[in-house]
Amino acid sequence: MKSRIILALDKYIDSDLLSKLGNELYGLKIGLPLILDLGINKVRDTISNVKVEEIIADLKLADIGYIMNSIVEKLSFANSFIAHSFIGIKGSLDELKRYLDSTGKGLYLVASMSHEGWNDSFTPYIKQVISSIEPKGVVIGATKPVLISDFRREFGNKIVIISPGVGVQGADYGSAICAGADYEIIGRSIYDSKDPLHALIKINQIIKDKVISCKGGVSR
Ligand code: BMP
Repeated sequence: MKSRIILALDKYIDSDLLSKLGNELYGLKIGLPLILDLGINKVRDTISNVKVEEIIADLKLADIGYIMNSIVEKLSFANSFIAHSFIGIKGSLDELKRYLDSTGKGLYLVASMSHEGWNDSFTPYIKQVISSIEPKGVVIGATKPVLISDFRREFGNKIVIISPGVGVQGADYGSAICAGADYEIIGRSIYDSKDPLHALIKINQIIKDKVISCKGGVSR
């Protein structure tokens, strides 16, 4: 596996540099700030030569099914999409999941956010939604390693766990993967660094070393 990092692209990076970064990444997560800055067509152009395994559009969808489907339909550059899970199933996530399945695209549901104010008393309900919708994966903050391990135990290898919150938000690089996540989502520590490629290579190495020490290099 070349990398366990998904770059959170919330800010413009020129396409040459982005292509170089792509060689050291698993995936890209395209954020709403970038889509609003550039517009959909320029986002598509900017990422068109980047060779990554997955491009995730992160609009944290939370609406009725009809509206979410008309949003994802416009974002054809993405292989998968992130939606909130607290919005419920009937008339909302069921329709989104059906539409994404029909187009061969993936759905990630937010299970627990990385910031301090997220209320984890929603977790039992969120788990019910995840069991019923069977998304490709879930988003759980790296600031919640115990919850990452709990979801991994409960859902096994049926879900991909992607985890933001390492670096600027305070969790250690590799800590989410050691707790059971598949990939770490990293933004500012890479794109705000003076030398993003150097920063990315360094963080990749830190994660590899950490995974060897916590799991002997085995992923889950
Ligand atoms: P950074 O590494 O710069 O903190 O970026 C984290 C990225 O992960 C941002 O794109 C943010 O929207 C996203 N994110 C997060 O920080 N916490 C969550 O709980 C869910 C997220 O998607």
